[in-house]
Amino acid sequence: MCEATCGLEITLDGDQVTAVRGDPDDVFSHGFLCPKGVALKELHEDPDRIREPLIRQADGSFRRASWDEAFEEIDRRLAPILAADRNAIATYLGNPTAHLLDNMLYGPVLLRALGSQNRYSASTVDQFPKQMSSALMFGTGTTVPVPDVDRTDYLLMLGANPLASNGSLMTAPDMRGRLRALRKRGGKLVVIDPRRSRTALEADEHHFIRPGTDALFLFALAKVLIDEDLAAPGELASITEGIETVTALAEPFTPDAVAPACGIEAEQIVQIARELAAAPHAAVYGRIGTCTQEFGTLASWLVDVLNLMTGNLDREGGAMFPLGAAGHSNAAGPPGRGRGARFGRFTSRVRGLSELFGELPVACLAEEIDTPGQGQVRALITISGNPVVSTPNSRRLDRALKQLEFMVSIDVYLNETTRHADVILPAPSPLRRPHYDLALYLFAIRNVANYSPPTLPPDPALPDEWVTLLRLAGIAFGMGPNADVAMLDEQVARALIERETKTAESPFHDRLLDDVLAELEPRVGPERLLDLMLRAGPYRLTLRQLEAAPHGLDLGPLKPRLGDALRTASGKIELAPELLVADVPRLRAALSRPRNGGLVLVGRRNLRSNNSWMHNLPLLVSGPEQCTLHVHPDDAERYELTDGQEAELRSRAGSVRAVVEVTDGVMPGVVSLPHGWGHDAPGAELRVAAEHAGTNSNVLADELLLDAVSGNAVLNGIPVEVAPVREPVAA
Ligand SMILES: Nc1nc2c(c(=O)[nH]1)N[C@H]1C(S)=C(S)[C@@H](COP(=O)(O)OP(=O)(O)OC[C@H]3O[C@@H](n4cnc5c(=O)[nH]c(N)nc54)[C@H](O)[C@@H]3O)O[C@H]1N2
Ligand SMILES: Nc1nc2c(c(=O)[nH]1)N[C@H]1C(S)=C(S)[C@@H](COP(=O)(O)OP(=O)(O)OC[C@H]3O[C@@H](n4cnc5c(=O)[nH]c(N)nc54)[C@H](O)[C@@H]3O)O[C@H]1N2
Ligand SMILES: [Mo]
Repeated sequence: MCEATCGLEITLDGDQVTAVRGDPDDVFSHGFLCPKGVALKELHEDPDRIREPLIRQADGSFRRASWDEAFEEIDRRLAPILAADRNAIATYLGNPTAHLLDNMLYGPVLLRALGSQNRYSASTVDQFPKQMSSALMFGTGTTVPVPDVDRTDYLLMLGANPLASNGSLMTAPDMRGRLRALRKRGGKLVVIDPRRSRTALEADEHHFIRPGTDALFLFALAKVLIDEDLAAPGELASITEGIETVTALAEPFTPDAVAPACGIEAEQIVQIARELAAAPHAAVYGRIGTCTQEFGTLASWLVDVLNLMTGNLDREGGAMFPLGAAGHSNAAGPPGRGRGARFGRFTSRVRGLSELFGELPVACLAEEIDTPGQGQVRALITISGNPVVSTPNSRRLDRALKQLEFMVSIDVYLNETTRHADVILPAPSPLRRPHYDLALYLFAIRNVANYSPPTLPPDPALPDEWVTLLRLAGIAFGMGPNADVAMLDEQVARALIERETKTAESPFHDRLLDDVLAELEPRVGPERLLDLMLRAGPYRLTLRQLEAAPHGLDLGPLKPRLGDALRTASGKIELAPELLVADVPRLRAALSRPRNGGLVLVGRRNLRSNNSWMHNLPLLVSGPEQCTLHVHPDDAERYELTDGQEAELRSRAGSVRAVVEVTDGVMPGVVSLPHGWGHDAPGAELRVAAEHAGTNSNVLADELLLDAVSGNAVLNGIPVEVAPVREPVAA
C-alpha cells in the first residue's frame, strides 16, 4: 500500500492476527514501520470491507450476490456496449495497482481485452510528468533517476515530503533515518516547499516557494551554473544531445528574473546553485509538488537537467538508475538504444488531449461521459480507484457517473466512487495475497528483491484478484461470463515466454515455449509470471530463491548503468527533447505574469493517511482531525479567518467548507488542504470514515487546469477565494 516496501512481521494465532510490527531482519527496512503498516490488522478485520459481490437493484440499493450471478450480470450489460463501440467502455485504474502483483500483471490483460482507448488512471493526477520527461530523455517511462540518498552529500528536494509520504519514485524505507544519516555524515538537505513540512523541519535549509514556479527556480539554478562556468557534466557529455539548446533556453531565467515569481531571493538561488555544484556528490529530487502543477513536465525535466549539468547523473551519491530484478524494460533487449518514447498517438474525443503511455488524462474523464455524441463513454470499470475523491472537479465526475449505462468496480470498499457501480466485485484482504513490489523496485535507492507468499490461506468465497480480472477479460474477449481462467492464464504466460524466446539477450532465447512452460510448473497465476520475469531478469533469480529469503535479497547499492539503460532512438541522452523545448515559451510567459495577490491552494499528506481509502481504520483517524485548512496568520487576518472556525473555499470548479487552522507553517498567499477526504457521500459504507468525513479538496481542483505537456492535473496552485462562514461550526 506504500512505496517504502517495509518488511512486516505478522504474528498469528490460528487465523487471528495478534501483532504487526516491522521486520527487524528485513534487508531494506530493518524493522522500520509506520502506522499504516500496523493498521493492516484493522484493514484485514474491517467489518465494512466488502466480502461478497454486490449488485445494484432497481430501487438503487445493493444486494449480495454470488460470483456467478455477478459475472452474468456484467456480461449481460457489457456485451451490447462492447459490440456497439469498444471505446464506449472506459477504465480507471487507481493507485493500489502499482502495489498489487495481481493487478500489475493482469490489469493490462483486461485493458487489452477491452481494446478501448478510453483508459484512465491515477497516473495523470500523479507522476506521469516525471515519467514523460524521463521517457523523452532516457527512452522509457521507468528510467527515472532516483537520489542516491545513502551516499549523497547534498540533497535538494522539491515538492516532496517523504517524512509524511514515506517517499515516492524513490523507494526507501525509513527516510527519516536516511536523512538524519545524511546530515550526520556532514551532508546537507535543502527543501523547497510552500509549506514547512515535516521534512522541511528536518532539513538544514527550507525555502518557501510560490506554488507552480519550480521550473523557473530550477532554470535559474541552471543559468547560474552556466554563467559561473560551474556546469560539469563530465563523461556523460559525450553521450548527451542538446546541451547547447538548454544553455540557450536558460538565457532569460536569471535569478533576478525568477525571484519575484518564485518568492525566493536571487542571492539564495545563486547560493544554492553554487553549493549544488560544489558538493562532492549531490542530487536534485522532485516529487508530487513538482508534478501536479502547471509546469509539471518542465520541472521534472529540469530536475534531471541539473543532475546532469552538475555531473551527478548516473554517479554514486548523485541521481542514479536502479536495476530491478524483474520487469525492468530498460534492462531488456539490446542495451543502450531503443525505440524511444512516443506520445500523442491518439487524442481524447471532447478536448483533444494527447495520449500518454497508452492512456488519456483523467481530467477529461467526466466530459467524455457527460458530453453526448459519437464515441461517448457509456460504461466504466474502476479497479482499485476512487476517482470521485482523487481527481479534479469531483462534483462533475460524481454527477457524470450517475448517468453511465453501466459501471463495474473491483474494490474492497463501498465508497464515494463504487457507490455508483452496478456491480461491485470485492478483492481479498492483503493478508491473503502474495506480494512482490514489481513496480516500486524499479525506483528503489538500493537494488532489492523481496517476495512474500500469502500470510493466510485463500478465502474460498473470495477469489484472487487476478482470477476476477481474467474473468472480466473473458467477457471482454466475448467468451461469456464463465471463461476458462486457467486457459486464459496459460495464454498470458505463453505470450510472455514467447517474447523472451524471441529476444536475443534473454536466457530463454530460442528455447521451446513448452519447455519453458514446463520448467515453471506447477506455478500458475502471478507467481508463474513473476518467476519467469525473475529468471529472465538481470540477476537471473528464481522465485524459489526469494521464497528461501523471507527477509529479502539485498542486491547491493545502485551502480552507474545509464550507458546500458538508455533506450532512446539516438542512443543518447536527449537533454532538449522537442516536446519540452516547445513548452518553454509558456514558462517564459509566466515570468512576466502579473500576480493578482489572491490565494492559491496546495495539498499535503499526513503520515497516518493514504490517499482516500484508509480512513475507515480507527488507528489512523484517531487523534486530531487531519483535514483542516492551513492558513498563514497574515492571510487569516486579511480574510478574517479564525482558527477552529469554518471557512468557505471557492474555485472555478466548485466550493467546499473546511475548518481553519492558522499556522505560519504555510507560505503567505498559500492555503493547504489535504486530499482524499469528504467521506459523507450518501450510500457509501464507511462507518468510521464518515465520523471523520473532512472535505474533498478535489471539488476545488479544476479539470481545465492542466500541465500543458502531459495533461496531468494541476492539484497544487489552484486559485481560490476564501471567506469565513459566519454561523457557528456544527458539533
Ligand atoms: N488534490 C489532490 N488530489 C490528489 C493527490 C494530491 O496530492 N492532491 N494525489 C493524487 C495521487 S498521487 C494519487 S496516486 C491519486 C490516488 O487516486 P486513487 O487511486 O483513485 O485513490 P485511492 O484513494 O488510492 O483509492 C484506492 C482505491 O482502491 C481500493 N483498494 C484498496 N485495496 C484494494 C485491493 O486490494 N484491490 C482493489 N481492487 N481495490 C483496493 C480502495 O478501497 C480505494 O477505493 O490521488 C491523486 N489525487
Ligand atoms: N501518509 C501518506 N503517504 C503517502 C500518501 C498519502 O496519501 N499519505 N500517498 C502516496 C502517494 S499515492 C504518493 S504519489 C506519494 C507522494 O509523495 P510526496 O511527493 O512526498 O507527497 P507529499 O507528502 O504530498 O509532498 C508534496 C509536497 O509538495 C509541496 N508542494 C505543493 N505544491 C508545490 C509546488 O508548487 N512546489 C513545491 N516545490 N512544492 C509544492 C506540498 O506542500 C507537500 O509538502 O505519497 C505516497 N505516500
Ligand atoms: Mo500517487
